[in-house]
Parts: sequence; C-alpha cells; structure tokens
Amino acid sequence: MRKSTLRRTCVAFAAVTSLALAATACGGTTKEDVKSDSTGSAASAGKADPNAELKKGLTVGFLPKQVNNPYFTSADKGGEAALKELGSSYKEVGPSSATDTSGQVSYVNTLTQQQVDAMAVSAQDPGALCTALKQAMSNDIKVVTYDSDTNPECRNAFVSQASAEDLGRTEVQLLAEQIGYKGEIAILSAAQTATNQNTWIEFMKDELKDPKYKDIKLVKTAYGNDDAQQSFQQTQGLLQEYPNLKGIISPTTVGIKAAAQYLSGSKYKGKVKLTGLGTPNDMRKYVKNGTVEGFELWDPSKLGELAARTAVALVSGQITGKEGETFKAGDMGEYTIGKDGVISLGKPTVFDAKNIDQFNF
Ligand code: RAM
Repeated sequence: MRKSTLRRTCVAFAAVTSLALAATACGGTTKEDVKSDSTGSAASAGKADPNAELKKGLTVGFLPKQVNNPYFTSADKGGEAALKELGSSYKEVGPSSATDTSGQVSYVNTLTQQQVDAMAVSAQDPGALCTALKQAMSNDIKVVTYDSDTNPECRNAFVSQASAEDLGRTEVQLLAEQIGYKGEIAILSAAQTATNQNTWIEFMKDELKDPKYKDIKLVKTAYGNDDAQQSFQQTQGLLQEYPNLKGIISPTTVGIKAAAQYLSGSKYKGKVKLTGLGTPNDMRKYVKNGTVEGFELWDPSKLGELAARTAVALVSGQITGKEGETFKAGDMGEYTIGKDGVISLGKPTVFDAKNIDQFNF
C-alpha cells in the first residue's frame, strides 16, 4: 500500500480542519518525510533507484496557473497523453484567472485531500503555495512544478521550459535587433507575482546593462495579468504614455497576442516592434500581416509531457529530485536533474515568417 492508514486518516482530518493543525496532530510528518537536499530542493528522503520499474495506475493532478489559457491547454494535453501511455490517470483542476492565488492554494488542498499520487503545478506566486505544497509532500504526494516555480524547498522538482537566463537575454537580443539598438522599450508581463515572468525580466534587465544597449531605455513594465482585455488595454496605455516607444517585449502568450492585436489595428503597426513568448498558432496572422517579425517559445505539450514523466519517475522512486540524478523520459530521451532540482526541457525555438508554417500549436 502506497500510503499508510495513519496518513489517510490525517488527510481526511486535514480536510475538515486547518491543515497546519492537522499536520501537528498527525505527528509533524512534514519534517520527517520531506528533506531539503544539499542544493535546497525538497528531495525526498531515501535513495533514487534508476532501475526501479515505472508504477502504473497512478493519478497525477495538473494544476496550471489558469485553465482557460490555450498555452496550458496544450501543455496539459501533453501531460495527459504521456500519463495514458504510462498506464496512469490524469486530472486537471485550476483557476480561470492567473491572479487567483488563493484559488490555486485551495486546488492544491483539494488534490491533497483526493490523495493523488503526484501533482504538477504552475505557480502563480512563488511563496503563497508553499505551505499547501509542503502539506501535500508530507502526505507522500510528489510535487512537480512546471512552467512557473515555487521555492525549491516547496516541491520535489521543477520542470523548466528552457534556461530562464537564455529566455530573458534572447528576448532583449531579438527586440534590440528589430529596433536597431536604439529607443524606448517597455515590457508587458503577466501577473506581478509570476515566478517565471519575474525571473525572465531580471535577466532582461541584466542583459540591458551591456554597453551595446546604451541607447535603449526600458521605460516601464506593465502587467496584463494573462487576461486578453487587460493586456490589450495595458498596451494601449503604454503607447499613450510613451508615444516614442520603439518596442515591446511580452513574455507571456496571452500578453503578446493581445499586444499584437492592438498594434495590428493601430497606426503603430510595423513601427512599434513586438517580441516575446507566443504560440505560433496565436501569432501566425500577426507575422503574416507585418505586425511582428519574430518571437519565441518552446513546445508547451512537450513541457507537460516532461512534467508528467517526471512525476511518475518520482513516485516510482527512479529519482528523488536531487541534483545529478538521471531518468529516461520515454521518447524524449534522458534528462539529468540540475541545481535546485531543476530539469530543463531544452532550447526554445525562434519563429518568424520563414518557419512559422512548420508549427502547429
Ligand atoms: C502564459 C503564462 C505562462 C508562460 C507563457 C509564456 O501562457 O504566463 O506561465 O510560460 O505565457
């Protein structure tokens, strides 16, 4: 039996009382079962057995930042297909707004109460989910973050889309080339608390310190909250406030699409450059009509697939989340866990008029 009767009783108890109180009453399982490894991630106690058989019949819950976001639909479908192939079950729960942090906390608690074997979570906020995720781990549930991380000690592993540094720096490089290394630029981000966007923005700012960008000035970071309407209005507001703006970086699929839609119908079309992270299917029309020259992304369904395979490898004991452990992710090949329990999907793809028709997601 995967979980002891005591644990099950504790989970049921946690469902009707405060989770913190339940943890104490159940004998403080948090400390006992989940230990931080030397690099800080919450690697489980015990040794990884790379030859352990992959378990079947598991249930893995996916909890995206936002359920009605096509990016997450694609990511989670990748997770669902992988779980089906591995003989396990998939479920998806999550808020419809990318700023409903308390909603995300409730969904973590729900998955814990439902005693899933693992959960894959894209965190809206790094710290807010931590207590609930630790509670899940103390109930023998493996926690994988994907797309947007929490703090390393609040999960077993983070499946990252690409190196955050690469993503931040390359977006600045793309825009700088498009505007001829000169002029005012702005960032249109997602939620103000989003771990992934905030990390990329830090690297963008660092990249901008290079003397080759001395004639570029970052004038503002606006937040569209991964909401189409708010992102559209924020773009409009940026252009009103900074009429000399030369370019916008939007590191969110919802933001870049809304910004492209605004620019495309305005006098700024083709004049104010726009790059960032978008899906080829969302952006095709704006590349073809001359609003956007180039942008980038990874394949979200591959990210979801890797999150599912990581979750199953964790539950099966092939990995614990420690740096240096390796596992086979089916047809995706072998992955090695890096510092702080981070597993990186690979390099993003840059899309432009030449290659965009080769992609369908
Ligand atoms: C949005 C979300 C997601 C991010 C992508 C690029 O869909 O903010 O977290 O990774 O954009």
